[in-house]
Amino acid sequence: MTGDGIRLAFGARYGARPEGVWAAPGRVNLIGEHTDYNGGLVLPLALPCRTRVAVRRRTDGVLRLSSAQVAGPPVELRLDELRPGAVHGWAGYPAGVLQALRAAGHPVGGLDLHVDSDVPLGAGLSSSAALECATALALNDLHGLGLGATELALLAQRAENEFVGVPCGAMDQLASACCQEGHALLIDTRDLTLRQLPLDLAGAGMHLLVLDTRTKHDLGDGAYAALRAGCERAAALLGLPALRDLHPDALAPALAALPGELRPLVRHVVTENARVEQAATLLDTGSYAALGPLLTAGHASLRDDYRVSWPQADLAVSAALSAGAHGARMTGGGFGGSVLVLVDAGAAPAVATAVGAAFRRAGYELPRVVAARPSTGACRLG
Ligand code: GAF
Repeated sequence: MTGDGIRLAFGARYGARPEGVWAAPGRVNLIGEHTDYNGGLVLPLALPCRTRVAVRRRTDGVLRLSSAQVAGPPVELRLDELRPGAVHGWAGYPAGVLQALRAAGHPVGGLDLHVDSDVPLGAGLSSSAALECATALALNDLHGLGLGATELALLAQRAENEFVGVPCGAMDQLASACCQEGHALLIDTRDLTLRQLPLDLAGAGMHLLVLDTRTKHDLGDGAYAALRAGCERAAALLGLPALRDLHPDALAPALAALPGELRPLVRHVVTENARVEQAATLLDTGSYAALGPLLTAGHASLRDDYRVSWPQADLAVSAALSAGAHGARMTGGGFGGSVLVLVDAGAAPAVATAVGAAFRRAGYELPRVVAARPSTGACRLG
């Protein structure tokens, strides 16, 4: 999928040249899951897979959206008809970004947009955030809005919250918009401070294996919203603005004061924030192997407390650990998607083979290996 390829595809669809091509990556979250809507810490990195958009402005208030991944004619919408929940499927993401910019007072109009992406869909690797961020950057550049990467990411999150209707946190959009090549991005979702942490696994003889377990995940089905609501209820019962404000030393009495069904959620969020802090320290010192047990502890917490793991993820984690991985965990929102495995580079093929063999024995579709080196965030390609 070259820049030239998407330009040609745009021309074939719309009979004109695009004004430019923009790209934004998928992400994998190293650690810090379900903390971003609790004011907490996350530590994602951008993947080399990217979503590209070729765009040309229109002056007639019409929005035409097409995708190389979706057969059929472009989706055609009128700007004055854009309403939350009115656009279904993939087109809701770019339409939602346009609407979020307009709602924020930015003078953006209609456009023709063609998408092409190699970010795996439904794999928990933020294909939707990649599409949102590529669109947001395109509109920012074409209309000279002058917004920074963080502002664009927050507008993309707003599109997903308000237009698509998924109450996600800001991690995925911030990762797709702000990550830098060779780095993981430590995000404090409370004050939006970002710290680029060098991540040279190859230099340390290590490898991050990302395995798409081919179990589709969907954040829009209500389970994610219910978890977020549970966390917010717990914080309110504790008299805190957010669960980020619960210090680990105060965890035990806080749990005792909460209804039983909220306790595991709170325990996960508080311990996960602490794991992100520890992971960031390990990255600062290049102590990569020591990350392994933290990742595995994070998985246990997501499986046993937050209950968002799924059978293929649990099997992949246990098979990878048995085959000698330093650590492994599910990544992303859960209920399907991908697993990451930290492994010595030389052992990566054997670990991947061991996971595949375990899947075959269990009768699961074989996992797909996704390339995972820390890559660049959203950018203009030309
Ligand atoms: C999904 C959401 F979109 C993120 O905001 C985050 O909550 C994540 O699940 C869980 O950490 O990717």
